[in-house]
Amino acid sequence: MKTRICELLNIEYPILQGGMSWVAEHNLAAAVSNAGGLGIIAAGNAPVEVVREEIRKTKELTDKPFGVNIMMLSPHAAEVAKLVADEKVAAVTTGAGNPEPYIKMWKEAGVKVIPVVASVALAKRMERYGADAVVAEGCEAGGHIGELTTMALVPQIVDAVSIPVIAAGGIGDGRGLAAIYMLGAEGGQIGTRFVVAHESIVHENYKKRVIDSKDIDSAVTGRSTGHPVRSIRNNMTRNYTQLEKEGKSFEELELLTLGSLRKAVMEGDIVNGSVMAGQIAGMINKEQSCKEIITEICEEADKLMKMK
Ligand code: TUI
Repeated sequence: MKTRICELLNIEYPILQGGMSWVAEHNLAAAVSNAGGLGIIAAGNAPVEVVREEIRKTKELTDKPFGVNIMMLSPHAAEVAKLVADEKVAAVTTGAGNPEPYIKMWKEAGVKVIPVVASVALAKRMERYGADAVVAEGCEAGGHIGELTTMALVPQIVDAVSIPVIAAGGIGDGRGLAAIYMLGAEGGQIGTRFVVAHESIVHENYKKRVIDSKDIDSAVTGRSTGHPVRSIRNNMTRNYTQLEKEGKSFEELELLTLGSLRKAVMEGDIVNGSVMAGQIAGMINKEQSCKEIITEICEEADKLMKMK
């Protein structure tokens, strides 16, 4: 199915790969772009030199368009924002904050601007400031999340803006993609299913944990600090929840999570690390190539949408 997202980004399938910190590096981003979706490098908390190198390596692996995701809470967000403009990356997505100060610079550089939002108010604001599209992310997603579900959020944002809306959170197969088209979205952003792709460099323990997980295995920590994060329940989430109940400060809680995502993704510590994943993990049961994932999802959605 061709939508305005395919046209905007010059891609074959309206599928974006989520900007997952540590996970979404050049191998995954290039594989998704080569498969006809939009691969995305996650800048996460990385310094600008690391992101520059990731962009260079991605360009070596693909001549297709790809994007960079900037996590607005990163201390390096401003420098990475400028790098994205200098490198004239095809598209930028942002998360966990408001990218308003950078939108003009990106537009002038010809970078397509696609903020991830979790509310109608921010979606409208982003459109007013010149965003080309928005990703409406529901709280079924892994990692840092908002309050609303995809089912409730997407149609409300579709009604509030004229720019194309990409849905995220809870999309794991063709049924999910067909469902978000019904809500008025013109594309889907997929994270968790790409975590277990062959081309994903995530530690085998992490991939196995996602594949083995069932529907109710994820939990949300950090609601008390205003930074809710969904990950698979383990020692880390239990300790965190206990400390939250004891009313520990944001700083103390941050000490616990600092580096915990890296510990899980790179070292495979799925007991004390942060195993971020969406609720859809319960449905993901095998490792496949990015090409297989994208074609399977799109063919299934197409078939469903042709049904009378
Ligand atoms: O950004 C994400 N997901 C992420 S970022 C991340 S790294 C991290 N690690 C530990 C703690 C915190 C972050 C892991 N996962 N998704 C996009 C997203 N953005 N979801 C929700 C939002 C969001 C929420 C509020 C975007 C804007 C917003 O509004 C803020 C404002 O200023 O209005």
